[in-house]
Order: sequence, then structure tokens, then C-alpha cells
Amino acid sequence: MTRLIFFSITMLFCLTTQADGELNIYTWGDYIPQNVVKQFENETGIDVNIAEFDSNEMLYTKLKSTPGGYYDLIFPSSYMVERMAKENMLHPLNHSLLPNFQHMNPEMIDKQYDPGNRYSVPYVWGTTGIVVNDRYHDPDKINSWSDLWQPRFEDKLLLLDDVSEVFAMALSKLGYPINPQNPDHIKTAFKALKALWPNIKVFKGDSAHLVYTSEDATIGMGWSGDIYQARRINPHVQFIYPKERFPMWIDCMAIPNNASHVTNAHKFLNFVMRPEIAKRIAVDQGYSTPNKDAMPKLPEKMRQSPIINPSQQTLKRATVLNFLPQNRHVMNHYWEKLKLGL
Ligand code: N2P
Repeated sequence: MTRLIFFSITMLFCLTTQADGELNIYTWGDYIPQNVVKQFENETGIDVNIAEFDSNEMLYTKLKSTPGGYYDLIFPSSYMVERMAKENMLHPLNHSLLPNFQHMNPEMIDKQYDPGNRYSVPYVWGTTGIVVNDRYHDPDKINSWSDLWQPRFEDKLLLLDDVSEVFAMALSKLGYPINPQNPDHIKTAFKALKALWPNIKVFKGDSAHLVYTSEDATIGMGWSGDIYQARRINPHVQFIYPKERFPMWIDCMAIPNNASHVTNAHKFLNFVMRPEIAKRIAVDQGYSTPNKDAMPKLPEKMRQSPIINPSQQTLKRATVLNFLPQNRHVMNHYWEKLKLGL
């Protein structure tokens, strides 16, 4: 009997130790290079499990429906950090466990979506622009979101499978603010998007770059880093900043308020903010890094790329997407209709 009790206690101890050595991450597809995960596991002995989502909305819904707290670290975009923080879904960060936060670019921290970075740390940032395959269309003749409405692009377009991005694009084409205050603007944007319907071939989010590299879509919209990646495979895929305003976003890392492995999550955050690791992430993903000490480590080609490093002039037209509690439901309503072709 004593032996049995001893055995049970030992088993329990082993299970607890094993559980403590875990980190459950929920992130965008292929967002963390495997060698980065491996190095973290080797250095810390923590086992990393990764599950993937392909939109902020999917992340939000999944988190709301798993109150038991399966995930320890999530990767919401800036506006979703704002929403989750407002809804008490995030665990406040313990900055004393994050000494590497000092490497962050001062321009990429303390933003309106998360003042003082109470809940989130930036991972990568990027922009949303026009994508054109120069084998099919002359990129010099395309410089405006309105160009996507041209009848010659019938059944050729890829739109991001992302409500905020698509509405931002249409609102910007109409000359309205990308973060609309007025529900009438959203309705007008919806009408414009309905008129775009004959040109839309596919809605794709996270895997949009694959559709562009395979040339299943030859024009549309895309995220800067994904298109930088696509160009490694198919250099005919071009990224164009529209002459109107365009979205800029910061993808972040945050800890859900019901996470089971909060200390491990902090360890990972601090690890990722090492300049050498941040550099490897940026190189792998083709996104811009918010880590100022990783910047000089990037290959010259990346630092010179206007996709990764847009000029100050171009950046003046970039707008960070906000969470819009008052109009979000209006946008979601029209988004559902649009996706159903109604
Ligand atoms: C992941 C791209 C995420 C960018 N491949 C959108 N925030």
C-alpha cells in the first residue's frame, strides 16, 4: 500500500513537472521558424506545442470558446490586442521578466492599442498593399485601390479573407477614413465591394501568397511579408503601395488571462526579443522587425527592400487599424453578406 502511494505521488510529480515544461502557442500559419522553436526547447527544456489560426476573428472566437485556458501565448494583431484587453481576455505582462524589451524600436511600442505594452509585445509588423503579377498586368499602370475595380480584372482578384482589411481597402478607395466612425461609410463601402464581386476570384488570408505564386490569382491585395516570401518563389509577383491610404498593422504576442504556463510564456517572449532571434524571424517571414537591434543584422537586400522598409514618404499614407467597438457589428454584418454574395 505504502509502495502504491509512493508510486502514485511519484507519477503525479512527473506529470506535474512535465506539464510545467510546456508552452502552448496559438499563432498564424508557419509564423515561427522551426529552428527558433527548437533552440528555445533546447535551451529551456520546455516543450512547445503550436496550433494555427488564419484570422484574428478565428483567434478571438477560439479563445472565447475555450474558457479552460488551453493556450499560453497568442499572436493577435494590434487591433485585436485592443479588443481582447478591453474584454479582460489578456494577462498583464510582468516586464521584470522581459529585460530584452529594451531592444524594441521606440516607434513600435507604447501605441494607442496597448499603452505601455501592458499586455503585448510586438512580433513583426507590415502593411497591406496591391499585388500584381507582371506577367499578366503592367504594374506601372496600377497604383490605386480603384484599379482593382477595372472590368478587365474579371475573375482575377484575390481579396484577403479578413473583414478589417477588405473594408479598409474599400473605405480608402472611397476617400473615407480607414477606421470609420460613420456607419454610412461602411454601408457605402459594402456597396462598392458588391460592385467588385465579378472581379473577385477568391478570398484567402494566411495562405494568400501560395495563390499568388501558383498564379491562380494574378492581382489583388496582400500582406507585405507574405508577398516578400512569395517573390522568393515567383519574382513576377509585385507589391505596390496604393496612392491612397493603406493599412499598417503590428502583429503581437500576448498571454491569455487563463493561461496555465505564464512563466514559460514570459520566457518565450524574452527569447524572441533577443536581436539575433528577432532577426531570424524577420528573415524567415519577410516581415519588418520591431526590434531596433535586429535591424542592423538584417541582410542588406532586406534593409533596402521597399516592401520591408517603406520610405517615410510612403509610411505617411499608412494607418494602423483600430478596434471599432461602435461600428464593428455593422462591418461584420456586411462582411457576412459579402462573403455569401448577397
Ligand atoms: C501571416 C500573416 C499575418 C499578417 N502569414 C496579418 N496580420
